[in-house]
Amino acid sequence: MASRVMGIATNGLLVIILLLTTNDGSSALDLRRVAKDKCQTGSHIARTLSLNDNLVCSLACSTDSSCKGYCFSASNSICRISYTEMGTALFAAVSETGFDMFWSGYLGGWTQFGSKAYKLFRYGYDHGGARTYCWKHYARLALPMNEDENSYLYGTLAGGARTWIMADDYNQEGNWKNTDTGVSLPQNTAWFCRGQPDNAGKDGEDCAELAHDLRCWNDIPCGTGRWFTCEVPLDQCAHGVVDIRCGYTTL
Ligand SMILES: [Ca+2]
Ligand SMILES: [Ca+2]
Repeated sequence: MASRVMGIATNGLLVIILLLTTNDGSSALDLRRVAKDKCQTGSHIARTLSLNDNLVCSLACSTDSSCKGYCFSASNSICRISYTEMGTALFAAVSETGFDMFWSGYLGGWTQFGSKAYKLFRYGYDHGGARTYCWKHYARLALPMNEDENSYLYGTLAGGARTWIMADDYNQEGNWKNTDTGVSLPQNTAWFCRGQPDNAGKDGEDCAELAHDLRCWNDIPCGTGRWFTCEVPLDQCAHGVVDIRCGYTTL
């Protein structure tokens, strides 16, 4: 009986995954399939442990400096530690038949700081393009939420570089909010440069950039080309979360 219920649930889950992929139009399904193959065939697995707790499996990876990712199967109490990169997503969780797959670690240039991991992309995208690019990497445009995160982002830049921040006042002048969630950000506006935001110019300025040279934020037109940093909250993909973008379901 238990396996029948699991089978039905799995089929339902696969339908959801296919719909997400269709709406997304990205390579989400490809990533999943590749990673699933690696988990199931063990082609990139260096160690297989007998563990019945995903957190213990995660700990085994985090305490092994060579670990690039792991697969965990609750039903088989198997923890597979990989010493090679397993995908392009920094951290993703997908429940499929057999394995719940987790990629963790610092893949492809992602760097952990605090509870998030970051990657700087040196492409001159407009604000919307940068957001979309981050989504396609199963991440989101960076938005510092405390002084430490804000300082960290300045530290990743050099030479007066400027990068997008996920904040805009596009819908209501002066009401700065998280562009993805629409949540207002009154606490973050303290980080604007002196005299900013000034909504300068005929068409105004509705998107926020982080200026390395000034160590503060500025508002500029959203269509400007800027580098950008994507971030992933490392706790967003708790065990059992279906959407690998973990809460970012609307593209
Ligand atoms: Ca504005
Ligand atoms: Ca400005």
